[in-house]
Amino acid sequence: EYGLEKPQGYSVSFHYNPHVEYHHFGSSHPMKPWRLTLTKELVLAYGLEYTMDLYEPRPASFEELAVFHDREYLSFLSKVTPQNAKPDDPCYLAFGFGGESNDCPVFDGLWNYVSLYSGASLNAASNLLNKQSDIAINWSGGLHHAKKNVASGFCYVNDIVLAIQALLTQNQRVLYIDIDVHHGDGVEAAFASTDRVFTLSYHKFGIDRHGYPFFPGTGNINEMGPTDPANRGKGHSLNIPIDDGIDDDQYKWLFKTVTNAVIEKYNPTAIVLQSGADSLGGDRLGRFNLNIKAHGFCIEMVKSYGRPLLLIGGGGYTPRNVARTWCHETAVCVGAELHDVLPAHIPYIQAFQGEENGGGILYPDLHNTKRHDNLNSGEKLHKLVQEALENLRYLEG
Ligand code: ZL4
Ligand code: CA
Ligand code: ZN
Repeated sequence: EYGLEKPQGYSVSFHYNPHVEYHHFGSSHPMKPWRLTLTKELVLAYGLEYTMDLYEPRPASFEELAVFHDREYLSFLSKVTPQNAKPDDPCYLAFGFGGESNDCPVFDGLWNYVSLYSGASLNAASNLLNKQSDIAINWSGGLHHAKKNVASGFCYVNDIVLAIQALLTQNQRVLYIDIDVHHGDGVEAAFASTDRVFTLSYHKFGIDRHGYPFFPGTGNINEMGPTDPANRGKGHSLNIPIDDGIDDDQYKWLFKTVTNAVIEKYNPTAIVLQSGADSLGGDRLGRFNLNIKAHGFCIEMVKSYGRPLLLIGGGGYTPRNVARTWCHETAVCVGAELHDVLPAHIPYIQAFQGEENGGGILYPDLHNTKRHDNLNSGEKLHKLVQEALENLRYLEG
């Protein structure tokens, strides 16, 4: 009764089915489920498994996925293989496969992959619902672009929407926060017509010098959900468009100011946080210049509100830094501080060693990998915050 429990400690659960990591999108595809192996190895090397409840969730069933997705779409997903795929089938294109893009390839075990990451998010949500955990973590989820009948941007099934739907059975208001460098368009669209979910996404927004918008091209500051005043969802989305090269202090200030205001005004009874690691400096697809601790600051801040929290993964295309970040954020959840020098006995330690891989430490300076000039002036960011706060007026009365 005395001494053993941490005072004010949070009960944290970790939901992970290791079979998810063996799936391949294709050799040059940026999405590498193998980053989850690296993440798990770091978490274990630091002994964080002793500070959490570990779960190995079963795959989600067809029926569980059908709570959000169309049955025809799921039935296609469950049957398509690289061998039987017909790239010129209109059905194939309509469901978001093929075309020029190849963002969403058909690979071996696709159905198994989507059921595994979705099963983990549902398992995490049910732990929050039955109060087994204060914070439930699923690093394999966070696939925020998937629509009810279309695959998009490496996402086939929207585990976030499914988890929020589960949380809505016992929560009046769920806040969704998304720090992936891409706009959380699929989650925003799914809950556009309800005031019981508020979606808040921070992301790169803009058009590059060749005239192409940064994917998915939506999420400007003036996009606040439906415009019809009769629609209950009106004003229940907030988008924070950011330019290339944002640094730690700017991002922390922006995140803190806007997120605080949203939480105070909306007063959610549960929070879902998508922690896409492609907002880090040096990410293969990202444009920001964040360090691991600045990214982790967002988790710390949200955690400090003490509301039931579902923490999920998302993007992240430089695997060694994805693993570092999610390991750090797991530690933030359990309230542990980690030694900067990586434990010596980590499998795949080579992935973290050498100058170019971060020198065998947990917190390398990712500004060193800076590839994007900072186009965010203080003036622009102040104006952005002002507009964001004005957008919250719909939450009054
Ligand atoms: C690739 O090398 O911006 C896919 C995608 C496959 C392998 C070889 C195929 C070559 C970069 C990306 C053709 C590639 C054509 N392979 C890619 C408009 C685009 C059309 C497709 O983090 N081309 C589309 C999606 C984004 C576009 C980002 C982020 C997910 C998340 C949550 C999704 N799509 C232009 C790109 C490659 C590839 C190399 C790629 N795709 C980079 N950015 C995109 O938010 C998980
Ligand atoms: Ca985002
Ligand atoms: Zn992303």
